[in-house]
Amino acid sequence: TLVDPRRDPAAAAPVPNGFGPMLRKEDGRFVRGRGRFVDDIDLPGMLHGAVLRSPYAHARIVSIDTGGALAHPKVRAVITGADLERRGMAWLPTLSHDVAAVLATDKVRYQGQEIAFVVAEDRYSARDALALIDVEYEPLAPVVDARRALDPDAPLVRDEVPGRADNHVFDWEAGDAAATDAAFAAAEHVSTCDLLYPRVHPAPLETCGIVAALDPVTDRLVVHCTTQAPHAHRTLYATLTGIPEHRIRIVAPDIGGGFGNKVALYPGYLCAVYAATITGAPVKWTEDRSENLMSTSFARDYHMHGEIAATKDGRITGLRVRVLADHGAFNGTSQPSKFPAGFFHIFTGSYAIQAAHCRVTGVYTNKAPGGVAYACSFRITEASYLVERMVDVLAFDLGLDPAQVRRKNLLRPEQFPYRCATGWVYDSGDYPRALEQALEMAEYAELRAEQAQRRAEYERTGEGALLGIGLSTFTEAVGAGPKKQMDIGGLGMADAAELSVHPDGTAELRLSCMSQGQGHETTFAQIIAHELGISPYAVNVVQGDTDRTPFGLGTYGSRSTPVSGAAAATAARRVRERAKLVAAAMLEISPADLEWEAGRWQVRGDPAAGASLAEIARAAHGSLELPDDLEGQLSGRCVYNPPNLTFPFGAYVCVVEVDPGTGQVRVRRFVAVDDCGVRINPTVVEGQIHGGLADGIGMALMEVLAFDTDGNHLGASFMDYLLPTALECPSWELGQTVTPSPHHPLGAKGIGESATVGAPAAVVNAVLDAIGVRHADMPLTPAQVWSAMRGRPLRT
Ligand code: PCD
Repeated sequence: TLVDPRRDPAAAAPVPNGFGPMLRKEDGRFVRGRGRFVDDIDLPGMLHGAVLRSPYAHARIVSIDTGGALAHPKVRAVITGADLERRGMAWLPTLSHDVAAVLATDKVRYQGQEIAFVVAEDRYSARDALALIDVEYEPLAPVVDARRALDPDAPLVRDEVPGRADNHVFDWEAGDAAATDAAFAAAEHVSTCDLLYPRVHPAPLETCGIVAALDPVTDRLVVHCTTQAPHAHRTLYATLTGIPEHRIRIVAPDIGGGFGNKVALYPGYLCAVYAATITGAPVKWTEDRSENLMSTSFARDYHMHGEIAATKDGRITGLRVRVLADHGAFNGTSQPSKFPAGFFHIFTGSYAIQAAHCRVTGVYTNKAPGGVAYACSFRITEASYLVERMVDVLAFDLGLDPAQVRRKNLLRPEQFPYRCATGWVYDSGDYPRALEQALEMAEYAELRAEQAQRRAEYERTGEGALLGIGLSTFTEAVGAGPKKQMDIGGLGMADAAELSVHPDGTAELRLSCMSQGQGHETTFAQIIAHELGISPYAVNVVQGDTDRTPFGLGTYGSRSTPVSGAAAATAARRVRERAKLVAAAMLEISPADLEWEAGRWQVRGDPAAGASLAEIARAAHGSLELPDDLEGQLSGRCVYNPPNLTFPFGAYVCVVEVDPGTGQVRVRRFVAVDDCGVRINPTVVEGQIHGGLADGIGMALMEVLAFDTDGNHLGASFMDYLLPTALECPSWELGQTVTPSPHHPLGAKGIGESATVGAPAAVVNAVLDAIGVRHADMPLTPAQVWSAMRGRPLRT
């Protein structure tokens, strides 16, 4: 038999209805170590690149002497900014209306910045030769602290821009300032708080890498790269190199995690492309861990001042925020270009707050550029953390239970669709139901009783751990566009899907989005299975190759299900409609007399007369006489421009134990009730939530990219930049509610980033609840908790 049940369990157990838990099709190759990642690619004659990086955070480059490196017997080329300048490639336009240096020409602006690119016969020689390049620097004072960046005497980061006199990048505001001021003037109570969302890093296990090659036969540029957005990258390479798009092929093979880190174009990529053009050989460049942590897109670095107005009994009447956003040396944020602060202005979260206003000021500092949406739909993580923390600060100040304050202020189901204070329309939700379910699962009242008991015991004996309970009732906003409001680098945020059914009834789905571990080969096959009534194992999902897939903006901001998923479902429906016409011709009956039932078009009232999709596909490719206006074969396509974002949400309860002697935090329990509308594959969804919750624990308790006052990067390895492991994570307790998105063809909302957005606040709220402290900034390391307990929280 052609079907091996070990390879194709569907033969034994088909998933009813397409949707439902099923093992991921791609995992067979992953668990056997047979994934094919960029660094696995080895082309004949391939050369290897290495990047020389700045040891200084800020220094003028006096001279670069590449003679020593060029004399190395295995070195083929050394590229500097001057070389790139001659080709107009020394600076690349960023996705946020700025430019960024590819290789520094005038000065270096952060530690780790790219200065030269060595191309050698092997990776070791390339790295060795870096030490043979002689750079003379004239060190300059750096500006490291964003709060000092606008001081009149602050060193100027971007002095290459004529007329620039300060480090100011942008000012941006949203909401109604006057109405908000009025709400505050009339408020019974106002709580304020300064909060930092520290600089963190997506830190995917696979670092960034590329193999760039000019195909000697076709003269095309073929780029294998760890990209979350292959088509957008093709357009960018065309713009930057002048090579037309039809002569560029971008291939993203398997990707070992992206988390937003693989959205942007990095200097190493352009250097590899340039090196391939001048050497005529394929050039591979793979970052090491330190390079990844030091120079590629960081996330957050938002200094926030929050003010929340309320009645004495805890009804919120206003929210006002000022943000100082540290964008590093170049404004390289990857996000819809009309929103300089991403989706930060969806900062009223899950609450009915109509008087709200935020103002965001972006500044340059001598740190790496980026500001990427690390598991975050364009800065909504910062917004969610802010409001979830402010609600707890309010509860603290008023002496109220945080669950009670949330109950009082959550949007009610009948308020949907809900237009928030800054104009976004939340599609659907039932927030109180999710909160009550989470509190019930956690046994909230019992936990509060245990907490009181433990606190009393600690006060009596000075012994024992303190218990903390933290809530977060967050709203996410994912699935960008619509394209009239959202573009990236001028490309509208829509995505396409193409579906062909082969003569044997199996199918190929070609997508513009790109899985980095989320399981698209499985879940997108399930979407087609659901729509066409065939097995998901009968659908081959093609992604990550611009030669084989339709144009679209790619995978980030949890947009694949909301956008590409809708495109795939729509394409399948078009196939189904076409199949109906073919079936009508086959059965010699009017299409109006056919009904769709479990993968067949059959005659209404005579279910035995009908044709399965496979039979129809065969006929569509065969000699059957089709009506004149009906093309042969069986395919459909869709370019989906989403009418709105989707708004998944959740209610989280985190339970921690804090050792008051050491400040050590242990997460004892984590209850997460998520709602992402209809779930295509509940197992995949749970996996996504598990990952995001772990992320949340990481950011709340240990992750930070810190710098010393000279701008030295203090987190350039996993010894210093701590990632959570299974040891720090409890056994997750998941619940769910299902509130379909009214505008998505499947009712599905994105889920990939929800837990990373919602979890940090729950953990922080829990730790501060345990130690009875109003606020302390993340990460809540033992040192931070210990200091906070003594009334002196540390400031990063
Ligand atoms: N789903 C289902 N259902 C629903 C939803 C969803 O089933 N309702 C599933 C899907 O299909 C897929 C997943 O789940 O598979 C996910 O999805 P979504 O939400 O749509 O998302 P996507 O787009 O796909 O993805 C993205 C995301 C992001 S964004 C991130 S960060 C992360 C997440 O994803 N990343 C990652 N997750 C993950 N996982 C893994 N494994 N890896 C990775 O890397 Mo950004 O913006 O980029 O920052």
